[in-house]
Amino acid sequence: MYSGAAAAAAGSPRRDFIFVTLGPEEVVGVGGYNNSKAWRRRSCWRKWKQLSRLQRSVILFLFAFLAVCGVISYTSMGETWKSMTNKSLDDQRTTEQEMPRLKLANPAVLPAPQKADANHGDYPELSLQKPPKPPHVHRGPSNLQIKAPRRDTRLKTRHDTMRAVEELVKADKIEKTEKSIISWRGAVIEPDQSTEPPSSKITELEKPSSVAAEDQKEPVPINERQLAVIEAFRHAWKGYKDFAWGHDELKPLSKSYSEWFGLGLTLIDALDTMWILGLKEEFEEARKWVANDLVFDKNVDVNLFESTIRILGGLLSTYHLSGDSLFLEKAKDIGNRLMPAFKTPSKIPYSDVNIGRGTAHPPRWTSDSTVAEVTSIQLEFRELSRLTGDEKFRKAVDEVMKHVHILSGKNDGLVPMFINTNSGQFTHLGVYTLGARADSYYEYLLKQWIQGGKKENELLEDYVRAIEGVKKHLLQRSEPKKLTFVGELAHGHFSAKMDHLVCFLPGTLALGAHNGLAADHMKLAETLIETCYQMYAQVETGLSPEIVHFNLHAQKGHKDVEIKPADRHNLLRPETVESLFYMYRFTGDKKYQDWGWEILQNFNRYTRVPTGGYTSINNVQNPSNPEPRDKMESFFLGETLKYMFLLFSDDIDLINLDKYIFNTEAHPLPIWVPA
Ligand code: DMJ
Repeated sequence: MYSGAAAAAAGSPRRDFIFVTLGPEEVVGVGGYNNSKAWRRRSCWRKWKQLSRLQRSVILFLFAFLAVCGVISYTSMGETWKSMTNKSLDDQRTTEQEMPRLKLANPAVLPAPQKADANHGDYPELSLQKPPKPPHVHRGPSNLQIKAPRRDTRLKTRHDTMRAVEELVKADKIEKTEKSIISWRGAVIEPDQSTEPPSSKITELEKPSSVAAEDQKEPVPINERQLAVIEAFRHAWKGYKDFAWGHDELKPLSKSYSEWFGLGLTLIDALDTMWILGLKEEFEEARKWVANDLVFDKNVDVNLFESTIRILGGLLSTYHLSGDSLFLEKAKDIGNRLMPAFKTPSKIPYSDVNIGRGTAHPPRWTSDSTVAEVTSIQLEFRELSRLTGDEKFRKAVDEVMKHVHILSGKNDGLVPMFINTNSGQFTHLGVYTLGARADSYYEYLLKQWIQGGKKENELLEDYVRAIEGVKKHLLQRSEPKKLTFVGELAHGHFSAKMDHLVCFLPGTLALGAHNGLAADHMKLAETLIETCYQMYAQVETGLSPEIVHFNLHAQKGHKDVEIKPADRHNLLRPETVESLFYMYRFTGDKKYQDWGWEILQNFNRYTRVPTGGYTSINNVQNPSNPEPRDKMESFFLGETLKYMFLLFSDDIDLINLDKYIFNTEAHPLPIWVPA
């Protein structure tokens, strides 16, 4: 025997093994034991030959008998084996089908999509048995079928897996959903009276809602009016891309940009619009910017409300529509950075946060915050908690709502416009409006109630009471057309002033009625949307000013709508188009589409800048010179054009209103399905 260890010891290069060489005498012992195959075969044959004929016959008979027995028992065992195998497969399937149910019923700390993406498409759910695919399954309407080449397989796999999960929970859900939805025509409110907070019953923590939005019917083709919206969007996007890429807002006339927070506001606000309009290339390009250039670690002051509704809301809805965890990661980042705003003596958040330094403060001139601002961030933070499993976001914003719920200073449910961050009390008492500084407080009461599965009765109470307050104190009719409008109340005096912002209200009222609130909410919605339309139709350019004053007394030669010089600008706002969308969805009355179409044409006529983009204008009363302002607000892409596109669609599943709730910046977030 020779050991290589010696060579190693002799200084040859280091080896991590020992090799052994055997000498020939050790392979075959001379004259010793021989076990070769040939030798063994020869000796067996010799033994067989030495047997008598009888002995050989008996042995052959025994072999034949054993062979026959073997064949018979193999056939019957086969049957047993087959049925056993099937049973075990069935058992396995049942277990796998139950698995997601158990998993869904048990809120996870981190959502599955994240895990999936962390593994680059290596999903834990892939172990689930995929149910047989029903014929003609589509991934939702064609315009929701953006298939990014790079991520296509990943998204498809996710969609298939999610669909499997969806199928499994569907049966459970249908019954409950049917119970909770009552048509607006029924005046009875029958919310689930459970007092348990929705968070404890959430069953769908782990996934984005993109699959829930899918239906299995033929995609509805895009019509001409929708194509016109796509064209308008592309034109606006061209301006942004050419002159303002990555900046907050386009200045289309000077072909430059303006910064507010320096966070690519227009780009983020427009992400889900591109997804809904089916603008795949634009979406992919914007996504790259978010992936590579969107950085929140910046020494910059942002407004809590604006960055919540536009950035956090935009990222969350894009995450839900696309299933791409990049957007959830970014949403978590900004969500965390906004949290210092809630560190106040009263827990009523400050208006401004430095997202790089983690400090927050009120505006320089006051320690007040705006009521609408502190009560219109809830949909987004609650959803962020649901997705991340981190309750701190939800707790912070729920606390604000609970506080405002019991606060004195309201007038039949109507709230003042300011609240102090030190004392937690309303300030500037006695002024009530549905316009600037209070508007979305009312909107979010209803929408949070819907988001949470219609269980949070305090929200519903506050909403219903406030609408009664509107009816009692703020509704009047104008002359000569007797338009019902929402005015303002200042220290007991009624003012016939109505902001364009108030035009969110018909849509919100219609949404409430659709969700079971009194039928007279829908009646009011119908009269108010007519008024909002007249705020456009009675003006020379066919575009509404920022604020109108209604005539309460008939005067010869006067219309219902009067406009003060300081109020005659138009900022490309969405509220009327938003309400038209809800009204069309819930009534199917084509006049709402026609009104929206008129408005789009007037935007094209008076606000479109030939080199790209649309601009706010200073004077809606001067068609020959509307005085362009050189600014395209991010909400024109985030809201106005999105609602236009949805208004012109006849596909109720294109953002189904029983599945999604729009935040106040038109970013759809999923309605939580009650367990
Ligand atoms: C948007 O930022 C939101 O709709 C907000 O609620 C009100 N102002 C603008 C649009 O007008």
